[in-house]
Formats: sequence, C-alpha cells, structure tokens
Amino acid sequence: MKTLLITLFTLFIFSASFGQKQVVEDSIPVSGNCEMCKARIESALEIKGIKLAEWNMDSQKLFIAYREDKISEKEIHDAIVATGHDTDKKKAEDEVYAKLPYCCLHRDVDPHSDKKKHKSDH
Ligand SMILES: [Cu+2]
Repeated sequence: MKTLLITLFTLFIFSASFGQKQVVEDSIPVSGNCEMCKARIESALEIKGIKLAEWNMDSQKLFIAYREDKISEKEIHDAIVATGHDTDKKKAEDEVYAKLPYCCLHRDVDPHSDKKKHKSDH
C-alpha cells in the first residue's frame, strides 16, 4: 500500500511538472451583471482541464488558464453559454437565458445602471 502511494505521488509530481507547458492563458469577453453571475460563470468552469477561471464584473472579461491538450477553446465557450451567459464567440440559447434570475439578465440591461428594476421573488 505504501509503495502504491509513493508511486502515485511520484506520478502526480511528474505530471504536474510536465503539464505546465501546455497551460494556455486567455481573456474571454463574457457578459454578466452581478456576483451571482460571477459565481455561475466560474463554477461552470470547474471542469477538467481548467486551471483557473476568474470573471471580472467591471471589465466583463473572464481570465482563464487551461490545458489545451485537455479542453479546447470551443468547449470553454460551450460551457459558458450553457449557463446562459454570452461570450464574444457564442450566444446562449434563448431558452437557457430566459431561466436566469431577473438580476442576471444581462442582454438588455446596463450592468452599471441604477435604474434596474428589482423583482421581489429574488
Ligand atoms: Cu447575476
């Protein structure tokens, strides 16, 4: 058992040190409004191959670091639009978008406007 653990640990260190080379960093425009959007976008990217995903509300950009041998740029855009958020390359399905909470409807609302209406069910 101990030998197995040591072997696994060695393999882990080995792959971790060699994997670094394939990490790609990118910044993708993703639309959203609030902290809920941020959590939604970032948690949708807690998937295999993605090392880091951080969405910035002010810049409307997602900083991402991923292993290009494990996930493609297209798959990343697919994962984002599956949450109802649009990227510069792909739009979310209207059906998915419509299911977003009111405060997260980012298409027709200026995220920095104070005139936003609020629904009581949220
Ligand atoms: Cu939101």
